[in-house]
This record gives sequence, structure tokens and C-alpha cells, in this order.
Amino acid sequence: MKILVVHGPNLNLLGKREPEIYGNFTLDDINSKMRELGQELGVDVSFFQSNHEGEMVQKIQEAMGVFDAIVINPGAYTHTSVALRDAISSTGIPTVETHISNIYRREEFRKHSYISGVAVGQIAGFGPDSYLLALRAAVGQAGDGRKK
Ligand code: CA2
Repeated sequence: MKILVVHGPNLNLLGKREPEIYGNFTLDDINSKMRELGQELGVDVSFFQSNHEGEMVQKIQEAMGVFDAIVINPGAYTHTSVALRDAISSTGIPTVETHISNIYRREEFRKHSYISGVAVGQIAGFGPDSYLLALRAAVGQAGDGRKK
């Protein structure tokens, strides 16, 4: 089983800026923990980060026929991107939306997600553990059409 993890804009800055909001862990720390959990669960986990909406759309389109499920933290595009929503919806790949922070406890503009309506579910607010919970959820949601 193959799982794609997509990290959106500015998440490459984790651990380097604003630790009071997003913590001290880096994106590499998160990816390492996910890789370890993937080994435990017996699934292949691949990672992609981009600061560009179009590149994220492209990667999601290319996931068709390759990946069984997607874990995505769309970053700020969560609150703006119809293009990402359409990409997820058109691939039909089960997608779990995740956020480090609890977006419902923050500014009003973060309370709306364009992604949640096409995701199988959303996990938010557990810091880096959100990603690990999302990976478990994605493995559970991945269909029978497993890519070996
Ligand atoms: O809580 C999350 O995971 C977010 O997706 C993070 C996004 C934010 O726009 C969403 O509303 C919620 C922001 C990611 C930016 O990450 C940074 C990391 C370090 C320093 C600055 C930004």
C-alpha cells in the first residue's frame, strides 16, 4: 500500500520560525516519524512539499493509479483553494486533511476549509501527532485497489 503525504506552503519553515505557534519540530522530524510509523504499519510513505498551488494540484493528479490514499496539510491553501479541492475530488483517492493547529480555535478566516468537503475526514490540533493520526486514518481508508 502506498500513501502520499502532501505538505503545503510555508510548512518547510517548521522549527525555524514562529515556534510559539507551530512548535520546535521540523518538517524532516515529522516525515521521519511518519516513515517509522509507515514501516510499523507495513505501508510505503512518500513525501512532497510545495509553496506553489499548481505544483500541489499536479502532484495530486499524478497520484492517480500510484497511491492508495493521500494525507494532506494544505497550509493556507486550506482556506482559499478551489483548485486543490477539485484536484482531490477528481482523483477519487481517499484523502485525509490534517493540521498541526486546531484551526477552529484560531482566526475566523481559518475556520473554513475548502478541502474538508472532499476529504474523508480531518484531524487538527494535535501538533505533529496530527500527521501520525492522519496516516493511521489514511491506511484505514485506503481501498482494496492496493498499489504494491
Ligand atoms: O495548523 C496547520 O497545520 C495549518 O495548516 C498551518 C498553516 C495555516 O495557514 C493553516 O491555517 C493551519 C500555516 C503553515 C505555516 O507554517 C509555518 C511554520 C513556521 C513558521 C511560519 C509558518
